[in-house]
Amino acid sequence: MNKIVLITGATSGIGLACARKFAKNGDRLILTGRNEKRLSEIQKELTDEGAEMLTLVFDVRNREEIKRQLSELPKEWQDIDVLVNNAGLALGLDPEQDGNMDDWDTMIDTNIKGLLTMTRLVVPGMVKRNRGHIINVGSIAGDAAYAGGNVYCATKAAVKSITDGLRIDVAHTAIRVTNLKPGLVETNFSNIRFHGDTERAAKVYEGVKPLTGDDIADVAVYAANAPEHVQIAEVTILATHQASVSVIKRK
Ligand code: 8X3
Repeated sequence: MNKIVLITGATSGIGLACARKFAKNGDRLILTGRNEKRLSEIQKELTDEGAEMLTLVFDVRNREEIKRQLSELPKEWQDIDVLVNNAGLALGLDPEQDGNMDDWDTMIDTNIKGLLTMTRLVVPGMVKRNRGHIINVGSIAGDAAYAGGNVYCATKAAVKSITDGLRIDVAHTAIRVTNLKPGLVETNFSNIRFHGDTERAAKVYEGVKPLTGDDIADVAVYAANAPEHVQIAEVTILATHQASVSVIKRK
């Protein structure tokens, strides 16, 4: 049965890859993001291919705006089946003692508080319907800190706790809760982390074939399509030559 899938941060990277894969899966999409122009380009691309979709322009940090927009969803779009909490970012790779405090706020507000806002606003409907799936995009960075990762790693550790906590809190329902934990994925991630320093960003993926957004989206669609009694709780997805957060064999 085709589902209604809401994906945050759907204009690039893993979010966009999820949009394309869920569309191919025949699902109906609600795509959210900050970039209105990109969202309408993606809407055109996917509807031309036959997808049914809505777009919502908001920043996951803007709680009041999200509340308003979700409460105004047309009736036929209200019963969200799958929430993909993808919006998130890393900013900076400085030692903690030298970190940029505004960057910390942006990461905490987006990766943790934004994810919580979406969860808080969408999951009660799922509980009422006794049906739904929350797929959070965590990271291996949440399992172990790495040099300069400090606050970013902390936000992804929070995603793990928040995901595990939700799984417990909805265990009496048919709702499933998944934490996807990718390692190196080549998207705009490092460009954003290094504030547009593309040379430094390219170095992150030098000598190793990284994952793509599609590789992660495949797992998200797999988890969503699994039989109802199967809950893919957590998946670590690594490039073949990445063994852990800090062991990467480069050519
Ligand atoms: C992305 C993976 O290891 O670059 O969250 O932080 S890592």
